[in-house]
Order: sequence, then C-alpha cells, then structure tokens
Amino acid sequence: MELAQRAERLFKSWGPARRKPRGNTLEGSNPSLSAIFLVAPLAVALVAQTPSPGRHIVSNRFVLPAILKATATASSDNLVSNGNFEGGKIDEGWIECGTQPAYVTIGPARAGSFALYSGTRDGRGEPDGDSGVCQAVRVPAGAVLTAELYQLSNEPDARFAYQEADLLDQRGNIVVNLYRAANDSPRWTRGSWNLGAYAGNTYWLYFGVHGDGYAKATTQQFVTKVMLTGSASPRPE
Ligand SMILES: [Ca+2]
Repeated sequence: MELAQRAERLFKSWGPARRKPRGNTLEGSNPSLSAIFLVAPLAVALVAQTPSPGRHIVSNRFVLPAILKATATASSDNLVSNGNFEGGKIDEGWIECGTQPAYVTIGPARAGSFALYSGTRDGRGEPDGDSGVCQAVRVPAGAVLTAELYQLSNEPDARFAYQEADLLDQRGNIVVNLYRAANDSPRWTRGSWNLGAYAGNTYWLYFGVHGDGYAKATTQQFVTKVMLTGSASPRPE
C-alpha cells in the first residue's frame, strides 16, 4: 500500500494535478481511429495456473492500423519519431495501440518536459489490459535501440502485471520481447538492445504496461529518449 500511495502521489505531482500539458494529452484513444483501424483480436491462449484471489491472467492484445509502414526516413539519425515525447502528445509519431489509455505527461526529473506514461490515470490499481504506444520502425543494419525507463510496481512478480517493450508484427503478435518485468526502480534507467539480427524488417515498436485490472497493486512506467540508430552514416541529401 505504501508504494501505491507513493506512486499515486508521484504521478499527481508530475501529472495533470499540477500542470496540464499542452494539447489533449490526457485523452484516451481516438474513437474514430479505433473504428477505422480495428483489427481482429488475437487468439487468447489460456494457461492453467494456480488460482490467486482477485487475480486472473490477461493476454496482451494490441489494436493496430492495417498498414505497417515506418514514417522516419533512413536518412534520419534517429529512426524513431518523437522519441522524447516533447511535443506533449502521443500522436506525434506514436499511436495508442493498447486496449487501455496511455498518456503523455510531465515526467520525473531529467525527462525533459514530457514523458510517456503507462498505467492507470490516477496511479491506483492495474490497467485492465494494455496501456501503451506503438510506432512503426524499419530496423537498420547494425541497429541499436535505446530508451530511458522509470518504472514503479509493488507486484511480487510479473505474472499478472508488468512493464514491457516489444517488437510486434502487423497482426500484433510479439516477435521480440525486449523486456517484461515488474520493476520498482524510481530512477531513470537506460535500456539498450541490439536489434541487428532483425535488420531490414519493419515492426511496431511498443512500450507499455500490462495488467489484469486488480485494484490492490499498481504497475507504472514512464519512457523517454527512445532512439533507434544504425551502423551506417545518414545519407547526404
Ligand atoms: Ca521527454
């Protein structure tokens, strides 16, 4: 309970309670976009588990546009658009692709002005599904992905709720899981992943928090400074 209260207090101090970011950053998914781009739900694999009171396994489910096409050009240094979230909006480079809202909000110190926030809006409980964002990226030769993460959780393990990042295919299947954890680490931590083995392919890059809607625990994640770079120098114009 102590962590949940602390997390809620932190989110409120960073988030809309103090200063509302520019734009409609705390609104949920755009319903018209969801209607246009709705894809068939993924098959749900039910796994036999020991019952845990109030908990239930929920599978990841992502809602993605029909077209998977990277927007950043190969001549860019960073093949992720708006990797800093400094526009104060999700829809600059990213889309909400979970079943629950994700937010851009004022981040913890050293995040710049804004960071991606995944979790419940008030920091209480777990999202009932997936709170996260996607961006189509084409993986270059010698690819290295880096991101700064600030993660809060009071889960004993990552069975029912977790922070995660993945590369997804066009149907929302997880091709590469970059991490899946219930970390409680209230400091910015830099993650780095060598993606050279996937060069030449285009995926949805996903960052988010998964949960089962349980009210008595909390899992949250802030993300900023997302960069995807390759070994080749940018092409001259
Ligand atoms: Ca930022």
